[in-house]
Amino acid sequence: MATALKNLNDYNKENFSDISEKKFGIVQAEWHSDITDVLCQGAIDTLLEHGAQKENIFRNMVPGSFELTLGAQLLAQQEEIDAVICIGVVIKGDTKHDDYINNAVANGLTTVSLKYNKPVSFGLVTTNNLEQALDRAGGKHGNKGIEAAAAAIQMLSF
Ligand code: RBF
Repeated sequence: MATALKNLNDYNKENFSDISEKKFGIVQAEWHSDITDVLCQGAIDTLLEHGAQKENIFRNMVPGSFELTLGAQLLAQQEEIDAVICIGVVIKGDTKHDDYINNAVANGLTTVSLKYNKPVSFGLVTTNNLEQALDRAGGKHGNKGIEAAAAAIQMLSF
């Protein structure tokens, strides 16, 4: 499985630049908040571990993953914010809602990132069931919040 082979929890930290003065906006979806809390904590811990200052990390909640895009835009448009990290969990149900939400978020975050020329990382866990989501929030497939933060740091070092 792709994520089993590419677990960015083992990311290469060598090329990360200094982020001690960087400001990070986090947007976290409230749906499946028990899981998004774990993902978000992973992201925050990673930023702190790499030298970000606690007061430079701004965590914001949105109702669901669909709202991640607007949340990201409201942060990215602020000049002082250097990177945005988006965290959500969308679990497949009986209908195609997950396709619509996931595609909208992927496209939306890409647009925001390109519009503001800032890293906007995609910490959206999209799974077939709850177990797969838990596996990616501190379980056997690591913590995708860590990976989202690492991606943001790596892009700041680009
Ligand atoms: N938001 C999530 O973050 N994860 C979900 O798994 C999720 N499932 C949804 C299922 C349905 C049928 C609907 C209508 C919404 C769902 N949402 C989910 C909420 C969505 O992201 C958004 O917050 C709401 O649609 C309001 O715009």
